[in-house]
Amino acid sequence: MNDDASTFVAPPPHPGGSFWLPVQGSTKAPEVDSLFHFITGISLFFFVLIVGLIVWFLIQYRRRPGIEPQPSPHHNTVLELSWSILPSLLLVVMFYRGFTSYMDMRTPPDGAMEINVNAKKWSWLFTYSNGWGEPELHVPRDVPVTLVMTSEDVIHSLFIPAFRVKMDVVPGRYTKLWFNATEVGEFTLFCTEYCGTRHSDMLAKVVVHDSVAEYQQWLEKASDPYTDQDGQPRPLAEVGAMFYTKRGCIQCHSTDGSAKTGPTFKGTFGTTQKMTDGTDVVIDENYVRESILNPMAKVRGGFRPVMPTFQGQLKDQDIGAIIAYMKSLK
Ligand code: HEC
Ligand SMILES: [Cu+2]
Repeated sequence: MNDDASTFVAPPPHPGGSFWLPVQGSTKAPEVDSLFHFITGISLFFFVLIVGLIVWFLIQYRRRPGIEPQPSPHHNTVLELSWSILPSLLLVVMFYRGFTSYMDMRTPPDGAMEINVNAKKWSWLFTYSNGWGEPELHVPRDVPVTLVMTSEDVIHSLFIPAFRVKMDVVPGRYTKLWFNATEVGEFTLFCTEYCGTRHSDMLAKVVVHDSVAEYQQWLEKASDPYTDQDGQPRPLAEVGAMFYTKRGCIQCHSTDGSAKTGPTFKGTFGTTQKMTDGTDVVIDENYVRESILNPMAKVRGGFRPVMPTFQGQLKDQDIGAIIAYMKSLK
């Protein structure tokens, strides 16, 4: 609940990675890496072999004064067959390993834990089984998890390097991705489909808990914004501040008076502002509520109508908390 959280702070790289690759944080990671090294190794071998031969032949058979050109070599069946068949066999092995591994990654196991993912410009929302949604992905270790993903605007793509999984997130349809995390800790999740100005800020933290019990405990605490860790009620403005960060308002609205994509929340409540259609509107409870549920209804002068609606994602009680928070930002 601090205002400094306006930019995403990436967790430090998880220990255990190699010079080339991040830590192997899921059951699939070793398989992906081994296939990657297999293909890279073969490519490197042939690159060195072929380029080496080219360079050597260039020098060995260069034209020199006084030396007659040699006649062209003739057909060599053994050589031609081996350089056709051997690489083909290698390609078959690459295809077989790649295809089986790919199919496995595309087929979520039965009974996996499901988490819904909503992507929008430029934030992630992870919604858990009890309806709680927030921009961090929390999962237990050693449990297969399926992400059921969709986008609210353009195509995004969800990528967790440590788990070696990546999948497009497409508007108007659901795509799935599954993994089984093996390393406890914090990891970074990226959007890997260019989706507009702030694409590079579209990051999220992945937290892997040690056990299902620990994960459940986290979920229970996290999903009750109105009480604190000790079960005591929280001040309403504080709850509003939490929605402000957790629901991504922070992406576009500052609390320090500076305009971002949207107007600042600081000192706005109770003032009268010009809308794009020229009318003057008082920023009161009703206006704020309407702005959250139906942002296109009245658009602040000097701003573009790019705010997404939060209809169905914030309850009236939650909007009340946000209003209390805005009032507290004098
Ligand atoms: C993608 C950027 C974006 C996000 C995310 C966003 N907003 Fe907005 N918001 C805007 C823009 C741009 C405007 C001004 C245009 C308009 O009125 O629609 C605006 C206007 C508003 C207004 C009217 C403020 C005024 O001074 O006129 C309120 C209130 C508001 N947003 C609340 C929220 C809340 C609460 C959240 C989070 C739950 C949120 N916004 C998330 C971009 C965003
Ligand atoms: Cu994106």
